[in-house]
Amino acid sequence: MATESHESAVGDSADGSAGHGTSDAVGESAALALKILVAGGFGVGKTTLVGAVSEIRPLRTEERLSQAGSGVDDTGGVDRKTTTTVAMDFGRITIRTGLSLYLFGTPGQDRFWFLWDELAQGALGAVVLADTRRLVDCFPAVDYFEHRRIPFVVAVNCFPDARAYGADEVSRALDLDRGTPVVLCDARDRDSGKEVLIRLVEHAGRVHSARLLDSVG
Ligand SMILES: Nc1nc2c(ncn2[C@@H]2O[C@H](COP(=O)(O)OP(=O)(O)O)[C@@H](O)[C@H]2O)c(=O)[nH]1
Ligand SMILES: [Mg+2]
Repeated sequence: MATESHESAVGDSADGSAGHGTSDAVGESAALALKILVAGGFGVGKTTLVGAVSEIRPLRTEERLSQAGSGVDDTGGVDRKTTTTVAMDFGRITIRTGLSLYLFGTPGQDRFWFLWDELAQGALGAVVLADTRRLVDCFPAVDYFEHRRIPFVVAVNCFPDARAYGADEVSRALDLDRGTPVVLCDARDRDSGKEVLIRLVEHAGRVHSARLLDSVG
């Protein structure tokens, strides 16, 4: 399982320079790029998170909420939301020398589910963003990753006017497996977003290693 993810992770170094000639090296100079999905309900802060942490100008495919979508996209409880991501967000962050993450923000609306399976190919893991005012909105993402056995962390995007929940409370409300981390974050803050991603890489590393040991034992 673990090797599969690594093989199919985005292989090229991002700027096309750092990885050249070093692909066999082990250690600091080896450039490893891993693919991470950022999922969660509509308006939960996926585009915001990818934009806050990305070192490259995030690629966004946003469209004005159209008249056609106005009855379909439920914007109740979502702040000042006038655009919606129709395809996905894309960004990159270097976690430490030689380790970059490519971030793919999944489409937030149910009618774009068909895009997920392709996005999920080769992903190391996922961040499921949650808004405690609309916790049910992240159920589909939680189910999706649980069923496909893709390691994920739940990141609670702490909107100021939302009641403060503890991580345990969110974990119980979402009926998460005990090992699934819940992290409180502010999607607008780079360090906070980075912390979420580090927790995910650590968690996914543990899950993938355990599976590897299972498969050889
Ligand atoms: N106050 C506050 N607003 C946020 C936060 N995260 C996102 N927003 C706002 O909420 C709206 C939806 O965020 P967006 O990233 O587009 O959601 P997406 O649909 O998940 O991509 C935007 O207007 C953001 O500016 C946050 O942590 N705090
Ligand atoms: Mg978005």
